[in-house]
Order: sequence, then structure tokens, then C-alpha cells
Amino acid sequence: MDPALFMRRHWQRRPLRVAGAFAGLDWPITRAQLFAWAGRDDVESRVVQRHGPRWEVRHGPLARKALPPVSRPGWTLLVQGVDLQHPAARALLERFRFLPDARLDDVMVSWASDGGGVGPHLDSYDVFLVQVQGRRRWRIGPVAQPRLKPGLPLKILDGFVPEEEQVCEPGDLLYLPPGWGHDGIAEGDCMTASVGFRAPARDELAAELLARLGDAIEERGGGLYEDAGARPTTAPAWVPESLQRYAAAAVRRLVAEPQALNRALGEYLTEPKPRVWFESRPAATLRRGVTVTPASRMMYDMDHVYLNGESWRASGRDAELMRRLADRRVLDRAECASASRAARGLLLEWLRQGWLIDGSQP
Ligand SMILES: [Mn+2]
Repeated sequence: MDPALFMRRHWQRRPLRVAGAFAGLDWPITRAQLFAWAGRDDVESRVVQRHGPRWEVRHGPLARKALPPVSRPGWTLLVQGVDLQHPAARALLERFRFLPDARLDDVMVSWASDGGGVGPHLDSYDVFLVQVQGRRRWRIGPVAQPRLKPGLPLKILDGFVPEEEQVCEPGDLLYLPPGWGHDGIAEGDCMTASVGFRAPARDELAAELLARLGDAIEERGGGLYEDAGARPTTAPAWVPESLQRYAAAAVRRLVAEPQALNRALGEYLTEPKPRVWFESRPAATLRRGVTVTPASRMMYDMDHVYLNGESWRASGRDAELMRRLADRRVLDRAECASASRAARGLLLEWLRQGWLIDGSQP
């Protein structure tokens, strides 16, 4: 489906199923590979198992022996951030870059034994569910007033009434906007890749930006509240109104500068995920071009380039080059050579930090 049509009709609005959207997808990620990732402490994973009305959730790392046998029905393993672990998941992600990186969360891959699933639930995410192996039956429906079943270790909708039912086969795609309840049950064992897009929550975003602006401004010190000429008080515990006005003005001042706010946002959006670490490499050269490391988050706005929670002011030709690097995630040798001395210095520094990889062939 054409991205423009999809954005107009479905994105954030209504579900879409496209049979065979990913027919012939190259997917070398095996069940054994997923089980191996579940054993690692730098990969986020969990196992969900149903025992009748009771649900059990265990978080990774989980050794192979700690996983239920493959032949046991009704369980599923979910592995987050597979795009950082395997180029096939990254290639899948590339197909969704008609959406801003700022909205992207990750690629989660789940394997389920027959009858496995995580129960009917809601996500605050837009999600593209790509069936990569086997069959999964999805029951979906809008949920206006979500009620959760009490006392369970995971969020399961109480009284979920699905509106439709779909069976996804390998290569099929199901898109769900936030607020749509869904319940996917494996028919035979199956594997599903979920490309998730998060929507920042307003108040969470505000709290985060205020904290960042606060940190930035604290370093500068600023003036002091003055109350010269104040009269003696008979209510010493009373908070002076002039101090309240001063406080309100101070907070307004904090958010008044759009540049600073944008910078805080860009730095926040590109903050590396937890458990991500970069391998520094002392020797660096731009002779083979550079590629952005999969775990690196790189974005830009009108005035800044952001990489892994840091920002640089950029303008002119260098800004153009850095933007190209952020969008395409690669610069070839000639592009590197055309950068200014300062920009080349920056690229070399990023290479040394492991934020970029040597070479323009990812
Ligand atoms: Mn879900």
C-alpha cells in the first residue's frame, strides 16, 4: 500500500490488514536465536505462560533450561529491541521509515507455542504486526472504556468484545492504532514481529523537558529574588505573593526560549535506550565512509543535529551533510571528504566513541 494513502486513511485512525504485504520477506531469525537472546542480560525479554485463568510472567535473562519445552502449548517468548541485534529486523524497520524516527520504538519479536499469546490487551502504541512464520489468529476491536482483570501480572482486558477476527499467515501485515484491543493466539507454533511506534505522553514529556531545561539553566546560576522595601510581617509563615510571582516568572523564563526547548526535546528523543552501550574504537578513519551504529539514535531539526542525547548547532553545508547522515544513516567516502575540517573532526570523534561504524556498507 502507498504510504500516503496509508497515512491518510489508517495511521492513528483504523486498523489495516494487508495479506502478503511482506510476502517473500527474508527472515533468517530462528526460534533458537530468540531463545539465545532471552538468555542475555543486555536484551530485554519475557516469557508469558497461561495456566487456565492464571497467567505467569517471567522476565529475562532466562537460560534455555528455564524456558518451557517447545512442545508445551500456551506459552510465548517476547524479545524487545531485535532491530539492534539482527540486520534482518533492521531491514524490516527500513520499510517503515516513511514515519519519523522520533516516533519509532523498536522491533519486538515473539515466538509462541500452539495456543500461546499474551491475552486481550491494549497498547499505547501504533503497531505493525508482521507474521513471519506460522499462523496467528487475531481478534481485534476498539475499546472505549478499558477495564483490566484484577490481580494479574500483566494487563489483560476484562470483557473484551472483539469486532473482527483475522488469521495472519506468513507475510501478512496487521496495523493497529492505539486504543484497539487485540488478542493474538498462535495456531500451531508461530513467530510474529511487531514494529512499534510510541506516542509521547504529554505530561511525561513536559516533566522530562522541564527537568532538562532546569539542569541546563542551573549551571548558569541566574539572579536572586529581591524584596528590598518590604514591610514587616505579622504572619511570618505566609508565602509572600511577590515570591509566588517571581517563581512563576522564573518558570516561564525557563520555557520561553524555543531553541532551548527544541534542543531539550532533540536530546531527549535521541537518548540511547537502556542496556545499550557503545564500543569505543581508538583508531578511526573516514577513508571508507561511515555508517550510523544500529543502536545510535540520530535526528535533527532546523538548528541542531542530535546524536545519542547530545546536540550540536549546525548550519550550511555541514548541516546538510549531517542531515543526510541522519536520514540515510550512511555517508560514503566522497561525502566524508567534502565535509569541513570541524565536521570531519566530529565524525572521527563519533567513530572513536562507537556511535558510527567505519565503512559505508552496512
Ligand atoms: Mn500488543
